Amino acid sequence: MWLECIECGRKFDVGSRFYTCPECGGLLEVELDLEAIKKKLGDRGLGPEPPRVWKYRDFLPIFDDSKIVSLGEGGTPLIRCDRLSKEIGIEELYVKFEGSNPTGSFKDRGMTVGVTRALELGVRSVACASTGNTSASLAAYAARAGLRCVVVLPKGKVALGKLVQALIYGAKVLAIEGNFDEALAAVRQLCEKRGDIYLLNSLNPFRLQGQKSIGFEIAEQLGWRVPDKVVVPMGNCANIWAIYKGFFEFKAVGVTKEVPEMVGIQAKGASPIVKAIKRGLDTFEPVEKPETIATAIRIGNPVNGPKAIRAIRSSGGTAESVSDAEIIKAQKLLARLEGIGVEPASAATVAGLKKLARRGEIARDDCVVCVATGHLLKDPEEAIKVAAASRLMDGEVF
Ligand code: AN7
Repeated sequence: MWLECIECGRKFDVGSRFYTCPECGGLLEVELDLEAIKKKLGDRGLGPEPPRVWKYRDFLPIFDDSKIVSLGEGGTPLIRCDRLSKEIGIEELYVKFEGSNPTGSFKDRGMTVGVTRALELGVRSVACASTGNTSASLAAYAARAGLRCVVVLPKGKVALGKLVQALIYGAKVLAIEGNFDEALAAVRQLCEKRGDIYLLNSLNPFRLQGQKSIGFEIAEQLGWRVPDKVVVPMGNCANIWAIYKGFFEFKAVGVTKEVPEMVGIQAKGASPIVKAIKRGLDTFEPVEKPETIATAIRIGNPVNGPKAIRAIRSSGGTAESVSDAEIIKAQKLLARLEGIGVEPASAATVAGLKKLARRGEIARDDCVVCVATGHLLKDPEEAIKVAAASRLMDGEVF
C-alpha cells in the first residue's frame, strides 16, 4: 500500500502525514496491492455477509482493527424505481439511498475510515470545512472516538438539519463570513500549521477510501454486475472519484467485468467541472460566487476537480448541470412517485438523468443508478418552502 500523486506519479510511504504531493502539490491517492487482494479473495470471495463498509475490509487502508470507529455505516438500500423509470423513460433505474446512513449522508462511509486513521496516527483533534454533511458526520464519528472536533462553516449557508447535528455531537462550530471555498482554505491553513489537528476534508485520501464502498455495494446489490451509468452529484468532487475507484478496484481483482460510465451532475450556479468536461478541458475555471438552492454542492472551486475529470473521462462518462427549478421538481418527483426523500443536492441526479434521457445521451435500455447522497430531513427549510408552495398553487390550505 502506498500514496501516489495523481499528477506527477511520485510514490510516498502510506504513513506520510501530508495531504497533497509535497513535490508538485497534486492530489494524492491511496493505492493498494490489487494482485495480493485478488489472490486473497481467490479462495473465499467476499462471502455472503450483507453489504456494509467494513465488509470490504480488504480494500481499506487500516492497519489496526482494534481502532475501528463505526456506527454501522453503509449497507444502504439500492431501490428499484419503476414508477420513476416510466416517468423518465428508462427501463431499469435504481436509487442508492445514502440517507439511511447513521448521520443521514454518504459522508459516514468516509468518516469511519478517516477517523479510524486519526486514531491510528494518535492525534487528539480532527477538523473540516463543510457545506454541512461533512461536519455532521465528522462531529458524530469524533464523538464516538473521543476526539475533539472543529468544523468551519459558511455562515448562514448550512442547512438546519446539518448544523443541528454538528452542534449536538459536540463539535466546536466556527462560522465564517464567506463561502465553502474560503472555509476550506482557512481550515487547511490551520491543519498545516498545527500538526496535532487532523484534516478530514476530502483532500484527505484516506477518507475517500471508505467512500469506494458505494461502488462495491452497487455491484454486489446488482448481483456482482455493474450498471451502465452511475449518476452522482458533484460538489467538492471527491465522491464521484471514490465511487469510480471502487468499481475500478472490483474489476481489477476480477469481482466484476466492467466499470460503469460515471455521470457527474452540478447545479448551474456552481458548475465549473461540467463546463470543463463539455469543453473537453483537463483544467477548470473556478466559479467565484457559487449559488444554488442545493447548499451541499454550493462549491465554486472543487479541490478534487482533477479527480472528478479523470473519473468521468476514464469511464467514458459525461457531466451535466441543472437549474434550481429542475432540482426542486426532481426532488418532489422522487418523493411523490417513490417515497424516497432526499435533499436538493441528491435530487440533482434525477434532474440530470431526466435531461440526459430526454436528449438520448442516456438510452432507454441503459441500467442506471442515481446516488442519492443525503436525506430529505437535512434541509427541512427548503423542503417546507417547496412543498408548501406547490400545495398553495394547487389551491389547498397548508
Ligand atoms: C448531500 O459537507 O462538500 O462532490 O462539506 O453533502 O464529494 O463533495 C458535501 C457534499 C453531494 C458532493 N451530496 O460530494 C460538505 C460537502 C451531498 C453532499 C455532495 C455533498 P463531493
